[in-house]
Amino acid sequence: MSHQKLMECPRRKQNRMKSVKEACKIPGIGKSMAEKIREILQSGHLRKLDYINESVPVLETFSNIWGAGVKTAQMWYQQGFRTLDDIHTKASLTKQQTIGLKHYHDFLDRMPRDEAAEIEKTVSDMAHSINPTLIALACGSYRRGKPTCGDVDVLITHPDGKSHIGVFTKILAGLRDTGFLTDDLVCREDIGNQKKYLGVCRLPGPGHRHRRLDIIVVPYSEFACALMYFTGSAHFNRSMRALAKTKGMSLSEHTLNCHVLRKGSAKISTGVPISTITEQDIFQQLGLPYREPCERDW
Ligand code: DCP
Ligand code: MG
Ligand code: MN
Repeated sequence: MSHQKLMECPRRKQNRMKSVKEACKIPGIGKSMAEKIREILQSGHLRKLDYINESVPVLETFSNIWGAGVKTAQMWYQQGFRTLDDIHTKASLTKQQTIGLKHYHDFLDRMPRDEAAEIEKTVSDMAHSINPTLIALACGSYRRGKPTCGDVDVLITHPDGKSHIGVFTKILAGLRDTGFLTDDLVCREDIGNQKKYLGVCRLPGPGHRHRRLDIIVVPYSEFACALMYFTGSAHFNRSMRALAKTKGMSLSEHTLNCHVLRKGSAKISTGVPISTITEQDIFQQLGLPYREPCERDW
């Protein structure tokens, strides 16, 4: 039924609310809702909605700055800022937000696959110049076969289980020296035995934009779980974790554990890691048929 028809419906007209007093009799209508009803009855309009309608596109613009979330965007809006120029000239920014603002349009632009491949090659060439037997491969949307990528997610490990140690700093130093890395967002985030870098790079030569680059270095024992996690999609990862939970297991970017004890949502025992050499092993342990990366989009 169209909006107009709804308004014309005689029964609806009959039921239309006429006073705030009447509204307050409805269970669940508190003071603040009653106040809104009063405003609508008196003026035919709710000003708060104007504010929401006006703020949505601005909040979206602001929260697209890398390092700024919804809360920061709302704070800036409340401070009276409406444009990126306002943010640039008046807002106080963290180091990450400053980089995010500097590369605002580049970061929103998804790169074509072949550019992601060149970035992967630059990182893996550097890794191999340090140790030719390192494994370095692009995961994320690239591995899922997407035609465009928001960033490049490179996973690095070594099959001997120990030679990955120490390469994180060397690879980053090497890439910095050649001018490939232009900004660091999160330089060294240690997650257990894994190391994570979030930053910005740019391919040499004219016409290249700044691109987001993530690099993780993981021990070989965590390779399969890290590969699956870093390949995603994020939605697929959530589904896999939820499935593991229903089987008394737990899946993370580090390991697949069995015999996990939970009480409600709390974990009482972290369980025992299952040896997973390949992604196929993870699917098999969870009782699922293997799924190619290009089929992991949801
Ligand atoms: N990831 C996750 N949960 C998150 C963020 C990331 O599980 N909240 C995992 C799954 C992602 C992978 O890390 O696929 C890489 O993260 P990206 O943000 O780089 O996402 P994608 O590579 O999938 O997409 P994009 O092309 O936008 O980079
Ligand atoms: Mg990505
Ligand atoms: Mn990423």
